[in-house]
Amino acid sequence: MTNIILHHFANSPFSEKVRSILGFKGLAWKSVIIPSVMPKPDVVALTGGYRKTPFLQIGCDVYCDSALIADVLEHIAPTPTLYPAAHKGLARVLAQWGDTTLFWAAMAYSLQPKGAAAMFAGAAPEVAQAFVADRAAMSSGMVRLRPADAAGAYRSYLRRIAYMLDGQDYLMGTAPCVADFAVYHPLWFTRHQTPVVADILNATPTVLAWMDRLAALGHGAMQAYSATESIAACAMATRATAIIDATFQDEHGFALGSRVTVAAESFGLETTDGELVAATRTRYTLRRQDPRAGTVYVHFPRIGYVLRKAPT
Ligand SMILES: N[C@@H](CCC(=O)N[C@@H](CS)C(=O)NCC(=O)O)C(=O)O
Repeated sequence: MTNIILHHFANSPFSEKVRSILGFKGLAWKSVIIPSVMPKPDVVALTGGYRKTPFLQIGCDVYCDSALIADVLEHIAPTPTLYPAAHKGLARVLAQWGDTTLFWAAMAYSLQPKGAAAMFAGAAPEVAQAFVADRAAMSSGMVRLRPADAAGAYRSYLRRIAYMLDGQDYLMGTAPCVADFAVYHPLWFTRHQTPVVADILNATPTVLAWMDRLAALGHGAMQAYSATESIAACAMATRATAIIDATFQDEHGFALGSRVTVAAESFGLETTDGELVAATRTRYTLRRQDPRAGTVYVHFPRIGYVLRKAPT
């Protein structure tokens, strides 16, 4: 049985997406709780620089980004499927919209001053300040929606989701698929992390009922695990090669074996550097060494990430 380790934290929406997929597939997994702000030395020991949440570890393979994690979980547990044959293209396109356009509208709306104040109500002022400073640094250079603009967009998006649910239980029909989980998590954040502004969801009761159905899937069988244990597990692991499709697709003119860096296109540009050991149609794999974690294979999806030659 595959030893699945998810590195995440409780109020992270993209983590909730993956936890819900683990529930949908009925998988058992180990849970490592990571910090929500920098510094993250134990995260970086495994990822080599990528600092976003969540990431998935299987032995010495580290999978960054929830879209790639969904593909890996589908490979491990093909049924029930996240990618129904009749809607493969549409499901991925809708999922990408959920993870980007919808996500940013939901965040800008939910973290309006009233929502942010409620989220940090019980915390020391330094915690809120650290979070605000960390996210401001992460989003430098990005154009962020203002709450009033976000509210209008979010209302329209909720209406569109309601239209999709007209006459069916899930976005693509009778069963959940990857699009449901990607559209769900930004709304989950509003409903559960900033309930003080969650009345925006009340205008679309079919959306709330759909959210209840997804929540009822649960999170699978979770077992607590420590960062130290996960790093030791990486150092001791032998490689699960079956997960890699080795067909090389070169779009950049970089040979396998080149020193490269990978970073997200936007929001959190920390780079991971290493040796390019695979570049398939959909993902990159970098091999790197870490003093604690040993040889680590770090995987990124192509979509949303920038591959560069490492500076010499
Ligand atoms: N495209 C990424 C986005 C991940 C993301 O932005 N996660 C947020 C938390 S939900 C984050 O990384 N925040 C900063 C952090 O956790 O350090 C994915 O699908 O996994």
